[in-house]
Amino acid sequence: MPERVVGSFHIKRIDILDEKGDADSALMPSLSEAYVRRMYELLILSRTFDQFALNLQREGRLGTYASILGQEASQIGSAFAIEKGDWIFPSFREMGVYITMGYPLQMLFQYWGGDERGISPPEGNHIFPLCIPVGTQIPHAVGAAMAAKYRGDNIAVVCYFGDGGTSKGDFHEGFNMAGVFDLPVVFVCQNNQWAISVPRENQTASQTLAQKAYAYGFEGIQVDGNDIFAVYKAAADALKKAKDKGGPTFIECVTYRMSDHTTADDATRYRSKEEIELWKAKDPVVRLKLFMEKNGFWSEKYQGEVEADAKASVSAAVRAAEITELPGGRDMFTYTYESLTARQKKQAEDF
Ligand SMILES: Cc1ncc(C[n+]2csc(CCOP(=O)(O)OP(=O)(O)O)c2C)c(N)n1
Ligand SMILES: [Mg+2]
Repeated sequence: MPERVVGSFHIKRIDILDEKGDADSALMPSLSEAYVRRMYELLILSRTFDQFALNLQREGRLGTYASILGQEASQIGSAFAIEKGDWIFPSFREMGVYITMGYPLQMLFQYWGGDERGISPPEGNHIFPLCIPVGTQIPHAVGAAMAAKYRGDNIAVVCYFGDGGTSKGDFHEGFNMAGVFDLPVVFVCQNNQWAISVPRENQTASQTLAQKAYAYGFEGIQVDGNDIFAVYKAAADALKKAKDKGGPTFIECVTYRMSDHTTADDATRYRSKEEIELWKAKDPVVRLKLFMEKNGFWSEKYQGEVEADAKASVSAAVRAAEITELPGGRDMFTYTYESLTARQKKQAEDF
């Protein structure tokens, strides 16, 4: 018997907006000027939030914070494709997603300041609390997609994680179940090249991360994660496919973590200045600005207004978070258990 090929796959890659701000018209999704402006305004708002959070942490006014600098297009582009009723399972680095979904900025500052009430999503906000244990949100998201399918809800679930997350057992178990049950879930991986101090090539021998989906029987595609139009297109197509009963999709957004892992890290100890310079040239915000300028709807005046509005909203949110009275230690007994044991009741009374 001659050898035969019994399986093969290819990885599609989508690039639309290049570093000079020129878009490939063949792939460009149809977006109005107002829509593109809104995308840009959210990029600026998220970057402003991020800068404020880093500064506040340095002043001792916030706890450890995970910056999104450089990853804004992956987050905002994908979140733009999410519709009312869909559910989102983030990791810990998705402030751009929270902000795009209209999550109150004040609550995000409360959370990073140590007040857990900041991460109880307000009614109607379908985003789960951010998830610190790497990859553990993946089986949760798959479970939610299973429930949606079982109930016949016409929604999709979007699950975010990083390149490091694809090496976790949770990733493989979640992907397997998503594939076997053909679930309405879209996995968005921000491949930011690093898992703390571990570079991507030391962490997986896979040529692309996207191809990992094929092992579980569904499509994986790669996009330029600093290109908001490519990310948006891939996410919108995948969400539509999920709602049309076409099953799961894995989107690998190739991007870069411009900042330290968190404010508790110093990335100068393990990565080169040259690498950072290389990625600076691919800045997602500059790229969209150039596109808008070339298409006649960006000006210095507009930029000034967008920045001023962003600063005003973020400053107001910081003020509101800082004047909110902190919960007492006794509150942990209110939210952690459905009912208290006699011993816990006594502990609560004595607090
Ligand atoms: C289960 C678990 N193991 C280890 C850690 C410590 N840790 C926090 S973030 C991280 C790396 C995550 O890398 P990646 O998935 O690429 O996400 P990124 O931080 O780059 O956004 C690790 C190992 C953790 N939070 N949870
Ligand atoms: Mg990473």
